[in-house]
Amino acid sequence: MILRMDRLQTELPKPKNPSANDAAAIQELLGGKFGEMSTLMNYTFQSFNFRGRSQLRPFYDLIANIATEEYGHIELVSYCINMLLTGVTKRDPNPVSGPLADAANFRNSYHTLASGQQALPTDSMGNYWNGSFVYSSGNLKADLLHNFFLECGARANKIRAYEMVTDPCARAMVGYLLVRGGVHIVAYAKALEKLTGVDVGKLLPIPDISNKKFPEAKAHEDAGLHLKLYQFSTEDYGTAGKIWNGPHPEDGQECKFEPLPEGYGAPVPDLEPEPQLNSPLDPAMIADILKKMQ
Ligand code: MN3
Repeated sequence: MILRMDRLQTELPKPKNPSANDAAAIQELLGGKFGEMSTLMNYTFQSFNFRGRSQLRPFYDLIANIATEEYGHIELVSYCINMLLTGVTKRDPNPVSGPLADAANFRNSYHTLASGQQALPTDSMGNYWNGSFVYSSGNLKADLLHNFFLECGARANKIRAYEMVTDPCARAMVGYLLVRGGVHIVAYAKALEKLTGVDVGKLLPIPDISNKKFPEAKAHEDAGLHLKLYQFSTEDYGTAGKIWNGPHPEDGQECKFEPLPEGYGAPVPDLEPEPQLNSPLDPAMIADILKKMQ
């Protein structure tokens, strides 16, 4: 079971320039083939389906902890999209003034026509995420190899999204996820090495650019965030440290498996209603409901 906290894994600054087209580009990191929905669902199914876990417990615990962290990643990318979309149309309950006129030029019209200016389970082209992106073969070596490749593909998309979108909200999100995704790449490399003896870490980084080139990622790595794999449970999934240990392949520092730190994460942004979309409701209706519930 998953226990939920009303926190974001890292703080997202308010966007300097809200932009529907930036939000559309960032959708790739949520519902694209290599997006966070894919990492979440791949590791979730692989952990549910893991056979022989009493013999291979550290591998099961590793995949299960990473799956849980990915839930927080889909949350983080979704909030970034929601924040980039806050302010892209006029906040006006009067339809006659055409408060959504600018939306006709947005490259993803679902952000207004099909939602209240919010994240959707789609890629950057508006294609819906689908379950065929999930690989859960039942063979541990094949699954780990797939996960390693999936994280490298995800990293390539993050780097390109960083290069496309310069807003500090998006860059804070991408910088953080480059570091955490980097942990997951190394974790799967270490798992493959434990399983086969092959030093997969020698392939890194893929693509061939260090996280330290991205100032928002470098700040987290300077604080040692790339060395920590977290136990997303107070009691369970505690043997992943049998895999997540030893030197980090890029800088040689010691990798540590740790419980979630005190005060983990940051407050969740509380976004204002968008009356031009009746999101969440007509303003007069909201006032009436609040009056009745008092
Ligand atoms: Mn992730």
